[in-house]
Amino acid sequence: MLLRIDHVGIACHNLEEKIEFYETTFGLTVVSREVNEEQGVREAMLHVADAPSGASYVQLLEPLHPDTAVGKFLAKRGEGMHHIGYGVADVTQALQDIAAKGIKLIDERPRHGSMGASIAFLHPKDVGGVLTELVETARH
Ligand code: CMX
Ligand code: CO
Repeated sequence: MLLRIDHVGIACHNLEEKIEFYETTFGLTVVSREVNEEQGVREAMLHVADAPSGASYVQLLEPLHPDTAVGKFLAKRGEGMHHIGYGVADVTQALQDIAAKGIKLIDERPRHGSMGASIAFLHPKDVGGVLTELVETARH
């Protein structure tokens, strides 16, 4: 079901500072910067590698407000790894298959993610403490 690690989501207080850190430390390149009001984030995708099943990225996330998923996470835990995003071929099908195994979904149906992707989250409590995102890459 999982095609690849699409991205690792990292929560930070200052997006521009963190972008510069990843550029200078690891030589990564920003391929997209977006504000996603629904998810409550200002975010950037930095390209890491290409695989036959698609690319992988680091996703840097700054909260738009304290009362958002990432804002609450920062207040509770501080900066660091927030979630992992796996590539899937069909996010609606994957959600249905995973729900049938009794895993709690955060999103019953896909939402809009970075770079036109369809995304959906699984609850960390049912995935061993790991906030897990499914990503169906946009078709061009
Ligand atoms: N990873 C692991 N566990 C997490 C977590 C995370 N990122 N965020 C929260 N939790 C845990 C908390 O530690 C807490 O556990 P305890 O009950 O043991 O204390 C529990 O989940 C509830 O946490 P909370 O602070 O009360 O927060 P909420 O329940 O309001 O929200 C969650 C938690 C996961 C449902 C919410 O963050 C969510 O809906 N996330 C999905 C959307 C999202 O993260 N969007 C931003 C990224 C967008 C993108 O990738 O494009
Ligand atoms: Co993500």
